[in-house]
Amino acid sequence: MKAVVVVPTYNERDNLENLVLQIRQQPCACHILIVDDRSPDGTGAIADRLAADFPGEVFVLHRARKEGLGRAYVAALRHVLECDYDIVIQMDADLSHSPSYLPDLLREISHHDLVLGSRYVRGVNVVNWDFKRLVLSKLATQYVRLVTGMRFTDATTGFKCWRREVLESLDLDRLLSNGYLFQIETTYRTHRMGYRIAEVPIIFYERDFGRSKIDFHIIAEALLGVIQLRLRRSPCRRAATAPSRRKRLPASG
Ligand SMILES: Nc1nc2c(ncn2[C@@H]2O[C@H](COP(=O)(O)OP(=O)(O)OP(=O)(O)O)[C@@H](O)[C@H]2O)c(=O)[nH]1
Ligand SMILES: [Mg+2]
Repeated sequence: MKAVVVVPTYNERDNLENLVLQIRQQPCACHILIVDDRSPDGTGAIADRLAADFPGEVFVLHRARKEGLGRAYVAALRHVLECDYDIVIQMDADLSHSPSYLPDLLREISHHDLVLGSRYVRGVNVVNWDFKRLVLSKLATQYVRLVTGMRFTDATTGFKCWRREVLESLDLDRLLSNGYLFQIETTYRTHRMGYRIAEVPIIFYERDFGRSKIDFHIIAEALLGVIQLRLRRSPCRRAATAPSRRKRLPASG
């Protein structure tokens, strides 16, 4: 099965190369699509260099401006769904999600439709978070569970592995979220469509370099957005795109 790892970047110049090299060391031969929102710190140029160093393996989607994580993912997912990938993985660029878990995600996706890399399957597996960050994350998880009824231990994770058919069913045009709510919304829609979802345990590492992009607006969008998601009508599964209509990822640009 052909797999691609989608990595959104905004100001990740000290993390991106390390991440790409670590992904390439895994025994899974995944392609990598970096989606950069014109990072002022030059991340886009580093991405281009990596695409030139590893042609046919690393690709870059440059976007004109920063519009939020959700928008960046929607653009990237549209792009990969036009290609012939069977499996799509999402992960952060800041090395919080270790590429060493890619084989675990790929093993589980062989008999599930969506696999979540979860920090809370066995207790709390986060390294270097302060107490405030931990409480915020745990409260967010409990809140999402309460409002949506999903029983997953980590409904807000951004380390996820999808079968393409599920992404095709998601109806990317109808997603509400611009920011981090995207992670909850996509998992919730998948859950409501009755797909098989599994969690695999991961250890989450706080970033060593660069800064988090989470701010008050993102948290507010997520808090209100979860209620909106709950009130929306259930989505329906859609027919998958015929394989003959899929093409290969173009070179960077
Ligand atoms: N392309 C793009 N990437 C983004 C945007 N916002 C965040 N990212 C990337 O999304 C990933 C997650 O962002 P972080 O700021 O690390 O947020 P987080 O990991 O959810 O939260 P922290 O634990 O606080 O780091 C990183 O790879 C970011 O570079 C955006 O607007 N556009
Ligand atoms: Mg992060």
